[in-house]
Amino acid sequence: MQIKKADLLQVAVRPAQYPPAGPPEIAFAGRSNVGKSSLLNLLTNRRHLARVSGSPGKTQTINFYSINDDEFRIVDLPGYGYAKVSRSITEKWGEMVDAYLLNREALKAVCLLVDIRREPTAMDTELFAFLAHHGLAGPVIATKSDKVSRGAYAGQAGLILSTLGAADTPVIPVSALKRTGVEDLLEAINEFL
Ligand SMILES: Nc1nc2c(ncn2[C@@H]2O[C@H](COP(=O)(O)OP(=O)(O)OP(=O)(O)O)[C@@H](O)[C@H]2O)c(=O)[nH]1
Ligand SMILES: [Mg+2]
Repeated sequence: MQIKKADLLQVAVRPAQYPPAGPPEIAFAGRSNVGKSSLLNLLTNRRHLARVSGSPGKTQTINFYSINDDEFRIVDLPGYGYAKVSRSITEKWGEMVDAYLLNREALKAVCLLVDIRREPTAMDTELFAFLAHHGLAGPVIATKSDKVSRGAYAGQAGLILSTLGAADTPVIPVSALKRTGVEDLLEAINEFL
């Protein structure tokens, strides 16, 4: 599979704002700053399609991207778990994201992004269990793989899966900085479409 074209289709915070369901959708979820928007830019080969920021909490909406003139869609979800937000914002995040995850027929899989260097957080584990329960768990994407040596990939993948309580899930290392992992990820996404 190749991504030849990508366009921002819609920015939404509630279901009435979602684009009409059409082709299959694959979503990216993960804690704030893990690299969801950077990964979207890497996959689509567009430097500025999604906004990237060094400060967490950049993406606060559900952003729908149309790939190859709606062959499929990638949905960039807002990140969770950064320190400065109040409890009510965390609750709003849950409501906004749950509404999408639980009522979107076109949604085929959610890729959970985790930092390759870090043990997944309690929120990561909770989200993964939720996704698995609803049959939505896609591949786990280990971001910022440029931060560790290639020899460390397998060990980190094992740690990530054991913390998530996920056994038979592929872990795909990617680096938006070094531009690696794209082919493996597109192949994994293709299986869910
Ligand atoms: N070294 C390295 N840094 C990365 C990589 N991907 C993203 N980053 C950096 O991580 C920071 C956060 O990236 P974003 O793509 O904005 O993260 P996000 O998950 O979309 O964050 P929110 O929108 O807040 O949820 C930025 O400073 C990026 O430059 C990577 O592969 N390697
Ligand atoms: Mg983002």
